[in-house]
Amino acid sequence: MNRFESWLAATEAGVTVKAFPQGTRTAVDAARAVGCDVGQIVKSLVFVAAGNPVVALVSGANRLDEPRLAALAGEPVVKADAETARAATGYAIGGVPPFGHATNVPVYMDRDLFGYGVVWAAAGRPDSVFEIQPERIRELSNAVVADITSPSDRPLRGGPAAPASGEA
Ligand code: 5CA
Repeated sequence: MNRFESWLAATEAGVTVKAFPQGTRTAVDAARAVGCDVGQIVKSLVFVAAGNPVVALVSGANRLDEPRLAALAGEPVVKADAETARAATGYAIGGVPPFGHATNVPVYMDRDLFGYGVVWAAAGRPDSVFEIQPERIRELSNAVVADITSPSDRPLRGGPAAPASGEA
């Protein structure tokens, strides 16, 4: 049992971890393994804001917008290096789960994840994920839900105006 599975057991989270021999190291790998939309994969990205690690949970279909995360964190953010990510969360990049971290790191969560009934997140290893409702992630990670992704990830509401009648 790895650190994350121990955490799940201690928390009685009611979550079942699934291992995929083909690997789930990236969002695309995980979506392919699970057979779900890439948007349903939760990326757990570690950043450092003025020396303090933070975790951003981002839909696999989206890109994190650093200025937006910085505005929430109150400090400029830079991507954590591999060692910092491991020290802060207890897990290696490619397997960082959305909660059950080694330190009490603030978590911010991409609002778009709530567009899915269930999502899949890393379970502490680069070949294991688990299925969960977005609201359970929010509860278990104590996440702040926000728009933290690139504005280009937002679908345009309404779309382009229809041409006026009579127009060629
Ligand atoms: N297991 C998958 C799906 S749940 C997963 O963990 N995906 S992830 O997106 O959360 O983790 C990979 C992310 O780690 C990459 O998108 C990238 O942002 C980051 N990353 C990869 N390599 C490095 C590195 N050398 N230093 C810092 N961050 C990295």
